[in-house]
Amino acid sequence: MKKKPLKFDKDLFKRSVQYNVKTLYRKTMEEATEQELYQASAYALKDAIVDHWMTTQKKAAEQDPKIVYYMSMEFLMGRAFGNNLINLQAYKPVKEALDELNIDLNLIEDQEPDPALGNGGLGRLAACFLDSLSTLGYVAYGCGIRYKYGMFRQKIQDGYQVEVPDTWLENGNPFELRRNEYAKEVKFGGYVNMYTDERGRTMFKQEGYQVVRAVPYDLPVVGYGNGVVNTLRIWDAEPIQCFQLDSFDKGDYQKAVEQENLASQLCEVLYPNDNHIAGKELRLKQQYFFISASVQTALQRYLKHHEDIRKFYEKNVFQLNDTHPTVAVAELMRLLMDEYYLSWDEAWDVTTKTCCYTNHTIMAEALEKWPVDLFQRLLPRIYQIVDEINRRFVDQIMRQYSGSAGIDVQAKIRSMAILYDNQVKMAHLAIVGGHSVNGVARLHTEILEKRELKDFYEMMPEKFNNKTNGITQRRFLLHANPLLADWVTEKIGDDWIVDLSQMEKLKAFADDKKAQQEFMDIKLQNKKRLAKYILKHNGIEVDPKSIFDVQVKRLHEYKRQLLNILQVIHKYNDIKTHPNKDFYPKTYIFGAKAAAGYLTAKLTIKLINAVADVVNNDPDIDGKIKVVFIEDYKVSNAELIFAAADVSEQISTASKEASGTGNMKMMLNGAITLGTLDGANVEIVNEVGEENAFIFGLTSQEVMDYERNGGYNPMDIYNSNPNVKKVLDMLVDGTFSNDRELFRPLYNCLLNTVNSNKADQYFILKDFESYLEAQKRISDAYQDKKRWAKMALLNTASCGKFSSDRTIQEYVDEVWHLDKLEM
Ligand code: HBZ
Repeated sequence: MKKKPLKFDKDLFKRSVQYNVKTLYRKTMEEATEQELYQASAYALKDAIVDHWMTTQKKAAEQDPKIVYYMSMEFLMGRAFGNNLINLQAYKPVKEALDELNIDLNLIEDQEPDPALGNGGLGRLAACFLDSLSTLGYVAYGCGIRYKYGMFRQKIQDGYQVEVPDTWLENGNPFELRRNEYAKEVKFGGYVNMYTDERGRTMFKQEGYQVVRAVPYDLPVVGYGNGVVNTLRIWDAEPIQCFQLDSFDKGDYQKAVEQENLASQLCEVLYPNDNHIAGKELRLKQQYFFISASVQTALQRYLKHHEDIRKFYEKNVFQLNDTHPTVAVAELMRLLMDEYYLSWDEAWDVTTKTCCYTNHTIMAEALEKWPVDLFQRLLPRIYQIVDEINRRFVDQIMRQYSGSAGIDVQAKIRSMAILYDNQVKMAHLAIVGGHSVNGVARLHTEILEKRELKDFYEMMPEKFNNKTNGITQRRFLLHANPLLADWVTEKIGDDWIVDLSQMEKLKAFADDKKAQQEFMDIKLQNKKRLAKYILKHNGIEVDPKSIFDVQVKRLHEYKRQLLNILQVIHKYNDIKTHPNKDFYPKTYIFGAKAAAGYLTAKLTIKLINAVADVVNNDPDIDGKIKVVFIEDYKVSNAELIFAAADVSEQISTASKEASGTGNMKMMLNGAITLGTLDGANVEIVNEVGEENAFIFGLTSQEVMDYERNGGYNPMDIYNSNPNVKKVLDMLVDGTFSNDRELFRPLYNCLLNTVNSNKADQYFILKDFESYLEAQKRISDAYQDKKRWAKMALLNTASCGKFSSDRTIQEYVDEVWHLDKLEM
């Protein structure tokens, strides 16, 4: 039976907007600025959401389902206004209401800053998961940090990236609710006192610590069409009130000031590193801060309606989004033992049955390790507990492996201990302290099991499982690409919105000429929309009829934006030397932020912009190729970009990209993957068929084989392949900069003869020819209009597996075992 759409009172909304403009700003509708109209509309929308929010809360209290706490340092939510309208099924009535008030909904949406509390894939995945959890009707809490400054805004000046603070809270956030009554205290530093309590129990007490107040802000997470509204709870830090006088009296003025400083620094800024650990003390403080507050909340909420804390795990599960929230293992142990008087064994039983860990990368520089002295100084009681977890685990390794023929027990300890080499290894703590370990795509999980975490897999295979990532079709098709969304609905009905496997029905239209034409017309409209954005933001005119070849993602060497731009340089040479060769025009679109301290990444941005300058302004090229670097790539412009992509560049060095999710977003929007057999690309090709993707390059096995043998020698390729030589020489011959040394570091990365085992670590030159050849196949395929339309349409039709709804349902069935809320 088809569900009735949610009710939405359009007239009430209209009145509410007018009322808000008056009471918030003391203005008439005509006087209000666009920002003020946005705020007034957002508050009106929040009113509508709050009713559902309260109903959800009430139903949850009645039904007492098992709930998941999704713990993550990052939630890259993107704009809330349009998405909430979509999920409330209120987009059309609100558009009408605003039209009647003479307000353009698009302009209103553009007033909202992107809440960018995340770096990239990991943070955006958390946001997609929350959307799916609400839509599927599971009770979930996102737990995170309310950074005052999110991911920096990127400006491009003279081709260079410049980081500008992201002041997303400047005008306030209409959707958030501050919850003073749920504030918690979090303690840092000091020392641990051991004593015997009145019942003869040995107890531990942290003393001489600094304390901050964690204050939660709740954001609604609206499910699609079902009235479910979950909560993303992000924590802010404040100094404890009244402390100053008190400690001043005690002569502890210094400490009072330090404590204030700590509170004011804690939630200042998101660390802008993706797949890389900076190892800063403040980062560890951030981790413990939001985890302690969240775990305290979870225990208290449970005990409101339950007696036996030993059964906590029956109603609660903690999913740790990478190792960043892993102190949760020790914090849960601490609270259970020190505050709720459980024995070690009882607490350990609850903890391991509650915690689960997702791994998002195998890049060595992203593996989280903390120096023992830092960890111990900052979190003395937590350290004691980690030390004991480690002692017992090492014991277990010895019991299990001592005396086994052919097994080196010391080697096992070296590779698996939580404390080793004076470091706390967070991944090991997460694996030992929980009951589930998952990778984020089939290939990635396989690499974890066979290589990265091999010893753990052998010791505890039952913990390991795969959960291939997914994305929400609500934001990335229904909201981002209304033309295509309407077309799909016209063809197969609207069930795809909550069941993406329905897209398969589109396969019936793959050879239908009319459908193909419509599909490509929509793509053209979306390309025009993006071309307008590019003209406005870059001042570059691009031809919507050219192939839009898109690589948007964080800048990282392993993602190989450098391979892409070197290929563009080659194409440039090719067109200059063969001006009459038949060539279908291409627009290469890049978007990427580089971590602020990552020099190679920043120089790659400069190179892309330098190549763009030369290519776009060379009369010989005559517009055959254009290069565009989109400034400040973020969720809101990503939505425009995905909808307009013809080619989806997913060209990471095989084995390095855990999954990728941009690949799925572009597939959903009918772009064809040009990629290596890495991460989820493997599964994409599996779904859509090899003939509907362009695959090139080394396989992950080949890459890992080379790595085991110390790499390969890129000089051989440089010396034997004139294409490669020409392109590389141009990096240092003044073509792209008067300063010939400017791009030398990139040249050296590829050819470095000083440290040859580091030369071309990411196999760019090794894959170069194969990549050129794949690019050529694309140009050929695009000229056969029917063939291309069919391929593109089949990509949209085959994306069913890649919904985060599917991923979440797998977590629920295989790991979390949540109960569905009945509404
Ligand atoms: O997580 C990404 C993976 O690179 C990508 O392949 C995958 O699809 C995605 C979701 O599973 N990993 C990240 O985005 N990682 C980070 O952003 C990160 C941030 C801070 C760190 C380490 C990693 O300290």
